[in-house]
Amino acid sequence: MRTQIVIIGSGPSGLLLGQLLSDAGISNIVLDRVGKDYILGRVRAGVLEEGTVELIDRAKSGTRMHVEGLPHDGFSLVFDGRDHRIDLTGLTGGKRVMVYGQTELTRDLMERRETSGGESIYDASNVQPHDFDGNSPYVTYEKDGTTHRIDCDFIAGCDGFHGVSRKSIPERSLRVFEKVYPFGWLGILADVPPVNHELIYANHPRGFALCSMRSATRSRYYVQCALDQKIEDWSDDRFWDELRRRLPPHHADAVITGPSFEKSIAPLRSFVAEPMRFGRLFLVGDAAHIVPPTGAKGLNLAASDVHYLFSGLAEHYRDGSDKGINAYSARALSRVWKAVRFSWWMTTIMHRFPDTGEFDQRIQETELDYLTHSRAASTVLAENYVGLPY
Ligand code: FAS
Ligand code: PHB
Repeated sequence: MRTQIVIIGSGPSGLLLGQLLSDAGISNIVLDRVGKDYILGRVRAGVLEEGTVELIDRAKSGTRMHVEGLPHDGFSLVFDGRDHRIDLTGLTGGKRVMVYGQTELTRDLMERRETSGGESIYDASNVQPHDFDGNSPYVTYEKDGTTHRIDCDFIAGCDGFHGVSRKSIPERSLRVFEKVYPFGWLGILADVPPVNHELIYANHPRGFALCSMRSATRSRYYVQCALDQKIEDWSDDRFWDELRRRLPPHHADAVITGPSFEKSIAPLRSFVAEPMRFGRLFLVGDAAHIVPPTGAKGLNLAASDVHYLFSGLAEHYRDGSDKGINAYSARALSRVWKAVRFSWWMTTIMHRFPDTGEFDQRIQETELDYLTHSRAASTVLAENYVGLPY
């Protein structure tokens, strides 16, 4: 087999890149080691920046998002029993975010790829990129007892943090930066109306809590938890009780509880691999970087990586120029590091750290006090939350 671009990974970055390439007449094949249902069973992000929405529209995959998605103009920081609304639209000259689950976005992209005839190969095991430091890269994979080979011009490693792409680059050629946080997020999905019409990020002495949603009838909640916590130790009742203890009474009393149908614990880390290109292999999305979900940046960074890589590849095939692909890593990393900073900062001001001393706790409280009483400080928060320009 031969194609112009092999895309490893059928998550949001692989599917979005594949659709933009196909619509531009650039042939590509998407490979994933698992099946569609498994991918759609993973519950992850929920907040999209305007840049991500625009890319989804450009990929002609946004119809359902604009019907079912919830545009949000602000959110609240809650601490010391009080709400402090961050007026995203007022502070950023009209920008907003779209609340729409990554699962639904991935479903929309899969459907668009299917109806537009894009080739995707699922349940492909032992996917391996080869010769990407030369001019004739190829990818092998096993399926139905046969080893297959796809020759290509370039390989896009959209295979997430645990994928094969980054691990195929010689360690001496990569610099990695990592920070692991001493807690995780225990999240649930339940078909109950959200406690508030906008998101609530709560900082409480018992720990962080986030009240989010997927629709007017489906809520997504998280509570910070210790790294040794096990899902089986968290009944729904225990979760609802802990969530309400971390909210002030006017919110706690309004929480509508019900049976969860998804419950998971995600560890929190900041991670960046540099550079995001090695010869004819490009790293995209979580394959190159991970952020704590506090700033709602993970999925949105995958989208901006796709924007930079797609424009470089389109220029290569349209104009014969490699200027865009040669600039990909530097351009993507410049935006990645600003989102890594923001996500780290949001995590440090909203979570309770087990080893925090009295001085650090006072600094956190002062940071929140300054942030919610200074237009300049809340503007910095708002412009990062809605997404910095590409
Ligand atoms: P993905 O990980 O989504 O997709 C990678 C794909 O590659 C997968 O389908 C995988 O099966 C495939 N793959 C992996 N290895 C392979 C191999 N060897 N061969 C072939 N295929 C392979 N972001 C937020 O903004 N908010 C959140 O609340 C949030 N919560 C998260 C919770 C969890 C548990 C995780 C892991 C991430 C979370 N994220 C969140 C970040 C998440 O949304 C990612 O940023 C987003 O999925 C990135 O998309 P991709 O880069 O496409 O990677
Ligand atoms: C979510 O709805 O899953 C969500 C929203 C905002 C975040 C993280 C996760 O910062």
